Amino acid sequence: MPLPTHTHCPYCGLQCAMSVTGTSVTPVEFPTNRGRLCQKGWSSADLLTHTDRLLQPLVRRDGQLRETSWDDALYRVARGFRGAQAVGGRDAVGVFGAGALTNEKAYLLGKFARVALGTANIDYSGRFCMAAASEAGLRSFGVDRGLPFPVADLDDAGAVLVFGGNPAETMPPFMQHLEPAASCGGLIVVDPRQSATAERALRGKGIHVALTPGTDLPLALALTHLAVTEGFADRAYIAERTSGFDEFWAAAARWWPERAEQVTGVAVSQMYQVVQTLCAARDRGAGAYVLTARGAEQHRDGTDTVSAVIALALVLGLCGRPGSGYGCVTGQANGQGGRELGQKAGQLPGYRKITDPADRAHLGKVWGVDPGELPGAGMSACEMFAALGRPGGIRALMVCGSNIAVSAPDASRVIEGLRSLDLLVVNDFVLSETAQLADVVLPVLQWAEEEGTLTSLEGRVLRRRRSVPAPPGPRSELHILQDLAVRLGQPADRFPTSAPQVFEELRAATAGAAADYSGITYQRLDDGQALYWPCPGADHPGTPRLFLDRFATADGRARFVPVEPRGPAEPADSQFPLLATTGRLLAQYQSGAQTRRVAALAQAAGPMFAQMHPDVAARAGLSDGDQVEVVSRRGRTAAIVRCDPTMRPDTVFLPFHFPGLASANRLTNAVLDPDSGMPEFKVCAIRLDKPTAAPDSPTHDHTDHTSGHHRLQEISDPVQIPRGCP
Ligand SMILES: Nc1nc2c(c(=O)[nH]1)N[C@H]1C(S)=C(S)[C@@H](COP(=O)(O)OP(=O)(O)OC[C@H]3O[C@@H](n4cnc5c(=O)[nH]c(N)nc54)[C@H](O)[C@@H]3O)O[C@H]1N2
Ligand SMILES: Nc1nc2c(c(=O)[nH]1)N[C@H]1C(S)=C(S)[C@@H](COP(=O)(O)OP(=O)(O)OC[C@H]3O[C@@H](n4cnc5c(=O)[nH]c(N)nc54)[C@H](O)[C@@H]3O)O[C@H]1N2
Ligand code: SF4
Ligand SMILES: [Mo]
Repeated sequence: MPLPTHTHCPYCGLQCAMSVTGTSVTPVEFPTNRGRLCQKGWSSADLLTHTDRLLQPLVRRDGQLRETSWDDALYRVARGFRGAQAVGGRDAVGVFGAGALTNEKAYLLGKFARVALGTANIDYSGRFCMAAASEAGLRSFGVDRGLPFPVADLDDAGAVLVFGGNPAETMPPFMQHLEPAASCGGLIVVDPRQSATAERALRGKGIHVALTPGTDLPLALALTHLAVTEGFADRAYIAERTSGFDEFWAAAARWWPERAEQVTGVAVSQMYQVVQTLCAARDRGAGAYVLTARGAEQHRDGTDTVSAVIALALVLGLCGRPGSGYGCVTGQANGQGGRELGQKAGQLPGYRKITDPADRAHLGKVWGVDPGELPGAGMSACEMFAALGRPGGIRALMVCGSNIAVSAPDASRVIEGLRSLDLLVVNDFVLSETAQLADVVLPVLQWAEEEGTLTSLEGRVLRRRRSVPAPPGPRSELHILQDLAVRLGQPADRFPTSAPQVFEELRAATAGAAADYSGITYQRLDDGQALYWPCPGADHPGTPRLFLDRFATADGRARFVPVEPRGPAEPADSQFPLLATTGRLLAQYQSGAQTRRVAALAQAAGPMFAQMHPDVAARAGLSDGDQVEVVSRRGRTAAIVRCDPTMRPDTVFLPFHFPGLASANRLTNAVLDPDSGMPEFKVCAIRLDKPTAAPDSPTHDHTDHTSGHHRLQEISDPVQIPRGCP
C-alpha cells in the first residue's frame, strides 16, 4: 500500500491541500480549503492513468502525427528552431508558457527563451487571466500580489464586494470564507448573471448588482463618487496613505451616480446600498473587502476598471490595514508564481524588468551570460498570435501548458496562425486541440509524478510532491528544456533538471526583487512553514500581509489612478443585438483538455449551451433545449438553448470549455486592453440563428492522435450536440 503524500490540487489557484494515495485523493485540512475539495479536485487523479495519456513523442509525417523516439523529436525541434531563426532572426521563435506550470518550470522556460533561444518573444496564458489586475496592482501598490492577505482573513469580514467573480463555481471551497459575510447580508456580487455566488448573496439578504456587461468601470467610479459625496470617504487615510486623489477625483467627479445608472443599468438606490453595506461593516470594525475576478477584468479597459475598484477601496480606507483590503482572485494553479518568475513578456524573475539595466545585470550574473546579449521586451500573447506565420513575425512556436486553440480569443484566427507556422511544438500530457495541430508533440509528466512548488492566490509558496511513479516515456519539462538547450549549444549545467536545483537558482534570481523568494527553501516548506513572498532571508518569516506599514511604491503611498470608461469595443447593434459573455462551469476546467476527459465531470457539465432569458429565446423562435447557432462578426458556435428567467434580456452566457464548433472563442473579440494586453473575453455582440441544417457527423473522438491534419478538418466539422438540457 503506497503511503499518502501531502500535495495540492493541480487545477485552480486556491490550491486546495490533498493527500494522494496511489490514484485516490482525499482532502486535507488547510487554511484555504478547510478539508474540502470541489469535484475537479476529487477527480484530479483520474487523468494519471487515462488511456488518452501521451506516452511517446509524436511527429507529423505525411500529415499524420506518429510516434517517434525522443531523439528524433528533439532533433526536429532544435533543427526547426534554428531554421526559423536563420530565416527570421532570433525573435522568429516564440515561446508560450502557462499559469499551470510550477515555479521551477516557469522560471526555466523564461531562461530557456532568453538564453538558449535568445528570443524576446515569450508570453504565457496568464496574460488572459491576470494581466489587467497585475498592471493595476503595480500602478497603485507598486507590486502585484493577487491577494495581499491570506484567504482566511476574509472569514472575519462583515462585507465582501465581489466584482465579476463566481467562486461558488470556480473555487467552491473558497465560499467557506465568504460565508460569515454572506450570512449577515454582507455579500455583494456584481455580475450580469444571477450566478451561484449571486444567489448565495441573495439568500443571505445581500446584494446582487446585475449590471450591463462591460460597465464595471463606470459602476466603480459611481460607487466611489457616492462614497466621497455622501461622507463615507476616509479623509485621514487618503491624506496619510495615498497620493493622486485630486487628479483621480477630477475624472471620477464626472461619474455621478445618475449618469452611471444610464450606462450600467444599476439603480442609484442600489449603488447607495452597496456603499452603505461596505461602510457599515468597516465602521463597526467587522472588516470590509473588495475583490475582483475575470468578470470585471477581461475587458479592453480591464486595467482601468481594476484601478477604479482599487480607488473605491482606497477612498474607503480599506487597503493596507488589518481586517480589510482589495485583492484579485487569481485563477490558475500557479497564476501567481507563473506571472512573477519570468515567462511574461518584458519581465524577468521576481518582477525584474527586462528593460532595466540593473535588472538585466542581475540576471546576467545569475545565468552566467553577458546581459548585453539578453533580448528586450517581446510581444504579449495576442500580439504574438497575430504575428504567427506573418512576414517578420513568428515562424516557430513552442506551447507549454496551454491549449490556445480553444482558450484564445477569436480562436479560429489563432488556429489559422498555428497552421501557418514552419514548426509548432506542443508539450502536453494529452493530445489537446492545440497539440492536434502540432508538428511535434512532447509528452510531459503530470502534477502527481513530479516535484515542484507553486504560489497560490494568496502569495503563499506551496510544495507539489511526487505521489505516484512516473510512467515510462514522458519527460518532465525541466528535462526537455535541458535536452533542447544542449542541442542549441548551451552547457547542460545551465539548465538543471531537478526541481530543487532550479528552485535554488530561482532564489538567487529573485533576491532583492519585489517578489523575493530568496529566503524560501524546500526544507522550510517541508517543515510546514507557511511562507508568503516577499521572504528575503533564511530567517525571515515571509509576508502574509502586505502594505501594513507602507505600499511598495517609491513614496510608500498607494496611488489613485485617474481613469475614464471606454466601454466595450463591440456594443450591440441592429445586426448583432445581444451581448455574449463567457465564463466557467463548476465541472469543467478552462479549455476542458483535462476535465472533458474525466467522465464524471463531462457528465456533470453536459454539452455546450447558451444561457438566455426565455423571451430572448422566443424572439429568435427558440425554446429550451433547442439547438442554436450563436453568431458574432468572427464566427458561429453551436450550442443548446438553456432558458433561465433570471438572465438579463440583453445578455447570453456561454461557457468556453468546449472545442471545435462548440467553442465560445470562435465568437470572442481579440481587441486588447492597451495597458495590459488582456483581451475582451467578456463582451462581444452576437445574434442567435436557428441551425440551417441538422448536424450530420458525431462529435469526433479527440483521442485519435494519429491523424493530425485530418483532425484540423474534423475540428471544423459540424458537431452533434445531444438534445435536451443537461
Ligand atoms: N470550475 C472551474 N473553476 C475554475 C476555472 C475553470 O475553468 N473552471 N478556471 C480558473 C481560472 S484560470 C480562473 S481565471 C478563475 C476565474 O474565476 P471567475 O472570475 O469567478 O470566473 P468566470 O466564470 O470567468 O467569471 C466570473 C463571472 O463574471 C461574470 N461576468 C461576465 N461579464 C461580466 C461583466 O462585464 N462584469 C462583471 N462584473 N461580471 C461579468 C460571469 O457571468 C461570471 O459569473 O476560475 C478558476 N477556477
Ligand atoms: N472565452 C473565454 N476564454 C477564456 C477565458 C474566459 O473567461 N472566456 N478565460 C481565460 C483564462 S482566465 C485562462 S487562465 C485561459 C486558460 O487557457 P489555457 O491555459 O489554454 O487552459 P487549459 O485548459 O488549462 O490548458 C492547459 C493545457 O496544458 C496542459 N497542462 C496542464 N498542466 C501542464 C503542465 O504542467 N505542463 C504541460 N506541458 N502541460 C500541462 C493541459 O493538459 C491542457 O492541455 O483561458 C482564457 N480563455
Ligand atoms: S477549488 Fe480549485 S484547487 Fe480546490 S479542489 Fe477545486 S479546482 Fe482544485
Ligand atoms: Mo485564468
